[in-house]
Amino acid sequence: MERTFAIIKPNAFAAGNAGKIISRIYSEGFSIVGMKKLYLSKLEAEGFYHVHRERPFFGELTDFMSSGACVVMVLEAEGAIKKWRDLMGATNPADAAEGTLRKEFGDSLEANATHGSDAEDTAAFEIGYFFSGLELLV
Ligand code: 3AN
Repeated sequence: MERTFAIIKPNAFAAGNAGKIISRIYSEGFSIVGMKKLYLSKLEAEGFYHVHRERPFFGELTDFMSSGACVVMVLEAEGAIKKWRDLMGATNPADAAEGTLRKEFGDSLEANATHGSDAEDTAAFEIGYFFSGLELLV
């Protein structure tokens, strides 16, 4: 079994789509090992996205991620990292395939509804950024 880290981003949460996304997570066969609603500060968003700090969109991305509540989750499944990225779809909702979460719930490249870790090392960092071991026992 593998674990990955996921976010329901502020645009999807504000639009009332968190429930539909969580329903898809279960129907696709993931377990939700950890889940909480948060309102990220700018500083917390900057720390989370530190790998993108040199990118031109870093300021806008971290403003957006701290603009409203979101839901952070740890998902578990066989091959969870790739499985979750496949369910999310392409980064830009305009390029995302039918049936993916970003196609259905994404509004723009930035407000693309969901986040998912892209590799084992980023999953480990991202899970540890938001959850303690005690919160992920079962
Ligand atoms: P993904 O989330 O699909 O792994 P990354 O890691 O390339 O995509 O980008 C991280 C986040 O930064 C994306 N989820 C997206 O919201 C945002 N982003 C990526 N490229 C741009 C861009 N050119 N302009 C604004 N936001 C962007």
